[in-house]
Amino acid sequence: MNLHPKVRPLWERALALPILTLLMIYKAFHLPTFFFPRDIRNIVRNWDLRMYWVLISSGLNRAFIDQPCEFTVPEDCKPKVVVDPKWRMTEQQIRKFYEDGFIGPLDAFTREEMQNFRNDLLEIEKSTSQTYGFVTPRDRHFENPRLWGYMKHPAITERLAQILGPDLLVWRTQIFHKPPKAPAIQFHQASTFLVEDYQVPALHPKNRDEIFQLTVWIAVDDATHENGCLDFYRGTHDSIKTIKFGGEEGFYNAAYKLEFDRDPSRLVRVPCKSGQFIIFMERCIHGSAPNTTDRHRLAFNLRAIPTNVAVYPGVKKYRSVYNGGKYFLDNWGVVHLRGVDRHKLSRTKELADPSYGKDGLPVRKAA
Ligand SMILES: O=C(O)CCC(=O)C(=O)O
Ligand SMILES: [Fe+2]
Repeated sequence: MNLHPKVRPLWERALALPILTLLMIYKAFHLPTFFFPRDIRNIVRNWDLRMYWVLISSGLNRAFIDQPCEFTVPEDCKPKVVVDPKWRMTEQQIRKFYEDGFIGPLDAFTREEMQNFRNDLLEIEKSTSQTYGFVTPRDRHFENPRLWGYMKHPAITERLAQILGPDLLVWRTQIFHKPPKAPAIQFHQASTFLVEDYQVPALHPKNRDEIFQLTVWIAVDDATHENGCLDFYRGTHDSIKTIKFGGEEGFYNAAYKLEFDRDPSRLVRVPCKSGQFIIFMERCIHGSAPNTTDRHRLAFNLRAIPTNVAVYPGVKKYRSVYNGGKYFLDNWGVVHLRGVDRHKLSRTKELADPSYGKDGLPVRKAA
């Protein structure tokens, strides 16, 4: 079933409204759904009552962008693990991260290292993914030890551990290449990544209101105001917002506007030098402006979770509204980033641990 977020014609809306109302009743009263097709069962299982209500009460003009969740800054902002003093974060820094939703830029790699890597990365981006069988910027760490090596750098893992805890996995990565004159990536947010196909969330945390995922975004090229550095609306990770279908803004293949107060005093632009990174909650509203320059803006990200979060349990494939195409998960798996996986809740993929050279950076290997 195609649940692509867009303005639906009147007849589709007229048809969908009574169906959605019926499904909401099934959800509210926990009625049996075994006789429904799988897509419908997934919707009943995974949509929160608030998701139905926003769609129904707006006549299918508005929707939650993802599974609703709320976040409040915890009393205790002490680091969850003690790490090497080089990577240590203070309680104040962690509190600020919880308040803002992001931290950075932080240093990891040298400009030389990143500039030396960028051609490899551009090649990978253009090639067919061995994991999915088509060209996609998604999950290329499976095939490229050097890319995976950068992701495992302690500057990154030790920061993540202080916020998420000692035992960590990576469930998704992506290359973000913004060539000269590339358009903006509009403001967006996500919680459990139900946003991908509106049927099955990728992530299954015990409690959606806690932080169960962090994104690390690493600048390969300098990211500036002019070529589209990351922009955040500070503090907007307090809740998952609604979207209004249609309008001028486009997010990859979808057209909608995220509904939130665009208070200019909360907008923070975060330029990064080549080799620096930002850690953020995908729930914090973020985007990036168009690249108005003749320079490329190349970056990659990784999404990390504690080992007690299940990813795609029992799921064979998903359809991505944003990166296009059907992603079969036979060759996908979570990858061990740090600590021990005592839970083993998800399909796992073994990747060789990167070897590091004298300079502490992963040694270069062919893809
Ligand atoms: O690279 C960009 O401009 C957007 C990155 C992003 O949205 C993400 O890493 O989640
Ligand atoms: Fe994002």
